[in-house]
Order: sequence, then C-alpha cells, then structure tokens
Amino acid sequence: MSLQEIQACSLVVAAGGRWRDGTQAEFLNAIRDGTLPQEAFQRWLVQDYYFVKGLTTFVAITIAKTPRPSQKILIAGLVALDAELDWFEQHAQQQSLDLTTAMHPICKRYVDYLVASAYTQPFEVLLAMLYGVEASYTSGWSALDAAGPYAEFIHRWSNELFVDYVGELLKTCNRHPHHSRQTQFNEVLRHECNFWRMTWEG
Ligand code: MP5
Repeated sequence: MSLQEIQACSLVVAAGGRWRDGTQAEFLNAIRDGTLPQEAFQRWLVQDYYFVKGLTTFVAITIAKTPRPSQKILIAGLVALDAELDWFEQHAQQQSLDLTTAMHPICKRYVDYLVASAYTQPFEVLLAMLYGVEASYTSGWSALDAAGPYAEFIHRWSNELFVDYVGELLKTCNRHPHHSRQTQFNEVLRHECNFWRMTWEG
C-alpha cells in the first residue's frame, strides 16, 4: 500500500484538520530548512525514546487482546520496537544524552493515555490507535527529503518497508471495524500535535 493510500483511508479523511495538525510541525519544517536548534533535536531524541518505551507497553497489551492471525503483524512490530530502542540508545550515547531524566509532562500524558487505553479499550479500537500513531509519524517524516544531517532519522519513518508495515496495519484495522474507533484515532492525533509542539517549544 502506498503512502497516498494510507493518507486517503477513511480514518484519516474523517479526522479532517486534526490529521494536518498531528502530522505537520515546526520541528519538521526546521529540519527541512536546516534551522533546527541542536537543543530541540536532542529534546526530541530523548522524549521520543521515552515515547517508544511506552508504545512498547501499549503494543504488548494490544497483542494480548488481539486474535490470531491479526496478532502476527503486531508481534513483528514489537520486535521492531525492541530494535528501535537499541537504535535510540546508541544515538543518545553518541550524543552523550542522559536517558534517565524525567519524561516531559506532554510525553507522559501521551504515554499514560496509550497505556490506560490498552487496558480499557477493545482491541479493534487499539488497532486504530496504533495505526494513528504509525501513520501520522510516517506522514510527517515522509514530507521531508531524506538528505542532510538528519537523513537517517527521516529515512527511518519514510522508507518503503516502514510504509509497508503501516499499510499492513491499515488492512488489519479494516478487518476489525469498531463504532468508537474514530474518537480514539482523533485523540491520538491530538497527542501527536502536542508532542510535536513540545519538541519545538520545550
Ligand atoms: C512514533 C514515534 C512512531 N516514534 N513517536 C511519536 C511521538 N509518535 C509516533 O512510533 P515508532 O515505533 O517509532 O514507529
């Protein structure tokens, strides 16, 4: 499935302006323009690491609730998250960043929302939320050319394999519709918007 198909799915279309708010950010514009302050990049790196740790919990609980065979794509995603945490740790070490500092309240609110939802929402809704997390990130980063000092980071969420994974998540969502999933999909986008603002403003 292409990025265009991902961006044209009914969840995204029904989200309206929330999709734009959750996928466009001053932080990303500054990467594109080559004007991102190092401080903002390092804030993003540390907070996104904390976010991915929280997302790992969310995915693990979602796996436990999801019937086979739809579980398969989630288990593959969980393995990728483990590798991604290693990747973040290596980058943090290279830049001498401390990964034991406090989580920013905006990041914490997002992670708390995901983990609380994992315990309380039906798996169909959790699938739509995970799709929201991944589809918004790939959309945001894919708007940039994978070139310049941040090429590795842009490539991570815009490469073909990652887009394929997000497409598989969408197909899984489409196999399991649920009447209340749009509300939570929109809520994910609201948290994405706040997260991006935090990376830029501190
Ligand atoms: C993702 C992320 C994508 N890393 N950070 C935020 C704030 N939202 C979404 O998750 P993943 O696991 O890195 O693909």
